[in-house]
Amino acid sequence: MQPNEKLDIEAILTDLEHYRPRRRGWTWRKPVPEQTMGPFTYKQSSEPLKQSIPLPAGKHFGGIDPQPDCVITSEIASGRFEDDLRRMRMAAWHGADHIMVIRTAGQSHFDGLIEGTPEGVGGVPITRKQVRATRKALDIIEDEVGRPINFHSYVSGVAGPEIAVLFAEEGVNGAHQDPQYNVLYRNVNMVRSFVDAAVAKHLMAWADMAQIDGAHNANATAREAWKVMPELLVQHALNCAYSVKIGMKKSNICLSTVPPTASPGPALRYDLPYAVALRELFDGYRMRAQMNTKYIDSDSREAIVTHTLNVLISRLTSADIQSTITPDEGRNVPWHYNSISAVNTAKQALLALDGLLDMVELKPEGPLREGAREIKERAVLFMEEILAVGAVSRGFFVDSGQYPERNGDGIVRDPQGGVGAGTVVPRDVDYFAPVCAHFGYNQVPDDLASPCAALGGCTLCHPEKIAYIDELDPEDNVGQRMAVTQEARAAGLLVPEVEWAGDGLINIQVFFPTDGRTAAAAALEMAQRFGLTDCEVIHRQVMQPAEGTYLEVKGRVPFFIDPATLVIPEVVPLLSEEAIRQDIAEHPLTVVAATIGEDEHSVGMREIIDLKHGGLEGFGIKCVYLGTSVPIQKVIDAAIETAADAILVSTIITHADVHRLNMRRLHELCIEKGVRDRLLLIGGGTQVTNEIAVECGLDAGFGRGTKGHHVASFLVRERNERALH
Ligand code: Z97
Repeated sequence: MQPNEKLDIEAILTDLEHYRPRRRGWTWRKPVPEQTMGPFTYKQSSEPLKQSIPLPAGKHFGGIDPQPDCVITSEIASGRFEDDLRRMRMAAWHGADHIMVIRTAGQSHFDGLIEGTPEGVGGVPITRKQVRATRKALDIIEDEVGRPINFHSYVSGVAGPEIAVLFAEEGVNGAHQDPQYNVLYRNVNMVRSFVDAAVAKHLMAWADMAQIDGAHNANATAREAWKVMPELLVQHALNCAYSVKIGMKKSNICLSTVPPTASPGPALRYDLPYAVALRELFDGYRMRAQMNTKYIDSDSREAIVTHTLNVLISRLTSADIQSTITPDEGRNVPWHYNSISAVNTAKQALLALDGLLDMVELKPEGPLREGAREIKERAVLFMEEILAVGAVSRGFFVDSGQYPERNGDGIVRDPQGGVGAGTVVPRDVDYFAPVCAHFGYNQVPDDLASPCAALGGCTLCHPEKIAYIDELDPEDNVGQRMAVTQEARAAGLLVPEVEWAGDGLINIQVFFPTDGRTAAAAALEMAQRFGLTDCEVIHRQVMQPAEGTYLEVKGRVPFFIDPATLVIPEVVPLLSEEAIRQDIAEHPLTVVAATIGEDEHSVGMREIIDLKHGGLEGFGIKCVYLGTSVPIQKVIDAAIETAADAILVSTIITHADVHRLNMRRLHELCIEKGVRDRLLLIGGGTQVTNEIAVECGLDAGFGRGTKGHHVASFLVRERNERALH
């Protein structure tokens, strides 16, 4: 794959019937104990990528893109897997190597496996076709970035065991699996859920998959979420003990830990003791540091700060997987550039905190240890009590009182009730299932090398036996969805996009100098007048009740843009700041600068020259500034006296085309004086463009938005091309 080539979704969907995953199991990053990249040495980094996109500030350090030591997650969930594949590529290029595909609605509401690629109503199920296409795309993407990418989804609901078989067959590398999740949040019968979990976990262990538990959901669900800390430990303990008993390696069991609170609470006073307690109790297990989602609202700035503080907790303790949630999760189906923003937040914060514990230490006594101890004690008492009296039927879980206090708002489930109640039956004495990785009692005849030998192999050993059904529904399928955008894609037509191809969605940031409600109505009116459809205010923040409100409003653009009709200005690449500095150091350069004629507007010119704002002086260029309203004759004389290489004139006033006249006079007078050939002449001003300046005889013109770097780059390049030094 070439970097400038689009992922060919049609090709990925072709011949899926025969596609086989290249490997099974989870892959951790390869940490490098100490490595130097650009000007820095890192203590907590891993092998770099072959191709990637560095953080924006990477350019100041030679374009480095160090990769932290822990796996970084991107949760990708547009609801259309064919578009998710492109999002995954973008995420991988920014450093995600754990792609978690959650569906737009509860996968656990599907009671069996579904084939094909339907969108259905109310949510997208996991199907073999999407899973296989996703793994195929990730295989291409991981080759491109040069690092294995873990594909992850969810084993939940009464179809959990079937999903686990599917994942084992298709090379899915990790999954959420926690029977408590089904019971508490999906009202699956508790007996059924734990029996199913045994089967599913056994398969996951066979496939060497990493498992993430569901404890964080208690935090996300409880009304007073920071109070469920003891319960979180209990939930982890139950799933860990159960998983180990079923045969899962501790090193594949990842605790989904979440910093339980967020500011304006004094978050670290709660989150850090909790994180310490968890790591002390669950030594030997992996920590999947999930971000706090409970307190994400529609303000992406606030979400990013919460995430950054969460990463601080990870670095002050530990994280094997650093999860990321898009900062727009609180307001819409996450948009792809926000997924990238989240990956970058994790990467940026982890790198910034590299080696933190070499410099600071968690105090061995005081509130941190007392807090951790208290949480552990509460958790142990919690566990003891539920062992004695039962838990779920008595509403112990997701109660927003901090144990032993109870608030009476916990989730209550009936052991005889829920989805799939009464469906668990004991196996007969001669029960025999001719398949591998089957959990529990199985009377395999003695003469068989493996259970599946009775049938000539199961699908785990002989994947060619997998029955692949491409699509079930002639309408509700990926082919039909892609047909809608096919024409535009083939013609290369452009339309904005954030969720899936051709969605046309854009986000407008706007401020109205009025109260929140009026501003929201005005924003909608504005978006409609722009011609957008499906407009919705997705964020509103009052700056001051009378003075104004900041809003974000989304809407759909109802047209395509044909790139063939665009006038795209040619890009003259700037020389790097380093290259310019070096050139000037070797061949000093002097410019004479002034505003000319009757022009007193000196600010623009001074910004171009001034050291502080990245101006010419900062590159080592000697600047002789003559002041304002300088006669053209005088400017040229000064250039001759100082043996300058260039003259910079600024001309803002355009009355009677005086800017053009003055630039032309500069050119002509230089000819008269016989110095035109050895001086570069540059004009600048708000109404000046390169075309106008060149028309007037100058060598270049610079208008609005010009920075010293642009002028310096031009001066050096031009001087060298003309061999003026
Ligand atoms: C995370 N943001 O990073 P269904 N099983 C477990 C879960 O936690 C979940 C599901 C299944 C979160 C992910 C919430 N977690 C989102 C243990 C969901 C989802 O679609 O409800 O069947 O499964 O962990």
